[in-house]
Amino acid sequence: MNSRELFLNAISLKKTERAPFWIMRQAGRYLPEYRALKEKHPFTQIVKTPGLALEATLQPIRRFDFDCAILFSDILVVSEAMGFPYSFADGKGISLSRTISSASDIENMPSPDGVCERLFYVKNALGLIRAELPNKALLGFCASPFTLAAYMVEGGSSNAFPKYRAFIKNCPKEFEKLMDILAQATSSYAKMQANCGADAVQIFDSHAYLAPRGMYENLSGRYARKVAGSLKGEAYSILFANKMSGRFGEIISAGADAYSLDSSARLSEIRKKFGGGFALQGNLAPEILSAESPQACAQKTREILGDMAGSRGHILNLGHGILPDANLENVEAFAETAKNFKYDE
Ligand code: 1CP
Repeated sequence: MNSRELFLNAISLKKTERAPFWIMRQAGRYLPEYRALKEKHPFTQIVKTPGLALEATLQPIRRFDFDCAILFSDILVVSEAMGFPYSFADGKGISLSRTISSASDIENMPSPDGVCERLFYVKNALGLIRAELPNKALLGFCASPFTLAAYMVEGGSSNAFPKYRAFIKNCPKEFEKLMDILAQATSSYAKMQANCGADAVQIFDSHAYLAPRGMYENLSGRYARKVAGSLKGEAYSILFANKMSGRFGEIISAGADAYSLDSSARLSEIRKKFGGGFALQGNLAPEILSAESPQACAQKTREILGDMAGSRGHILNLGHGILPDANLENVEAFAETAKNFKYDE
């Protein structure tokens, strides 16, 4: 069984001989070959040039033979396609050249109908990746409308998103209007990725924790549900709701096919408490790949695999993106352990 079949079986809760695995490098510059590519091309140029995006996508696959390849791009391409361009400065995070602060900023946004045309470079990149990796699972991704709005209102990276929290509280009508538009834009973008060969689309709700306890469904979950719903029958959906493992009962309102969990959760306990109706992805702590020995990384990886060995629908991953100082031997130990761990032995 090739990696793509393995992933498709795992996410659709069929029996598999082992767990498929991959990692997300968003925060990471851990690969020397990626750093070399970045010496020659700025980040946004890599994202917008299909041949370069292909190269960046292939780098971790070549080195570690992950079962799944994740498109090299960023969640903020959708913000740019909606009239709010972003830039990225090393070590300084993301900043947007315009922000949303009033009803007229929302009214003046371009129609979400044109979002896929404006993201033609993603279409082209996915076409190249799909052709290059027919036997690997291919994952597309997008932000959840709630997380995308956080960047568009705040204007970039932030620890506490004070402007966004005030906007949600003080301008509920505008917030809803904005979320409807972004849900539409994100849904068509996610569907486009499915049409270009993505087997699954991961929806990043990286700032999900900004929704106060008990309010996740109303503020974010119901919009993420639109995105997940738009993929039904076309590709699987995976929701990553950051720092929400302790509020898992709230995030399942999104109706995704799989949920990606941070390292604080014990996957088998989530399975026991919430049932087996969806796949679970995760959840080795990224810090372990930076701080521990390869033997300790292998051991901790085995513990997670063993914890889920009696249950269908596990995709092995980190609890969040890999850190820039991750040790390559540790990533190798993670990958080798995953490949060699068979459920039935
Ligand atoms: O080269 C660099 O140093 C840039 C680092 C980087 C990378 C490699 C950024 C800037 N984006 C990316 C690519 C990226 N972003 C991927 C590609 C897949 C892969 O190669 O593994 C993905 C899936 C993302 C998703 C993304 N971008 C998220 C969601 C994931 C998460 O961590 O919760 C978020 C929040 C972003 C915004 C973003 N892009 C980059 C940074 C540093 C940030 C965070 C901004 C912030 O809030 O501070």
